[in-house]
Amino acid sequence: MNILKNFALGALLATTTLVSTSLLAQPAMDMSGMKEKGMSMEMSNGEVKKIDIEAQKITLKHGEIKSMDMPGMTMVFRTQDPSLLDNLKVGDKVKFNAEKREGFIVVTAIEAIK
Ligand SMILES: [Cu+2]
Repeated sequence: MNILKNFALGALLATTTLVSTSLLAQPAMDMSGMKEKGMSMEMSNGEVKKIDIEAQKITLKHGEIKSMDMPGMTMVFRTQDPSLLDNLKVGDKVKFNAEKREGFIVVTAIEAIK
């Protein structure tokens, strides 16, 4: 019985070691991917159609979003930080960045064009 338990523990430790090794290997790959993405990032143009502060959502009529291969359209975005909506009002022309996160498209930066 004890031998079996020790074997199980040993297998568990081996698995844990393998997992942490692969986790350690991951960030280096992710960072190079992010760097490339950041370098090609270009703000998209849009116009504010609706602002929902409570739901932290904004409706934008936007031009092409190259980073997401999205043609121009009017759609609702979530916001990364509700304070992004503070200085915006309906009708403002804006420049913004958006990215896909956990199945939602999130505005990560936005500013009105004066
Ligand atoms: Cu869209």
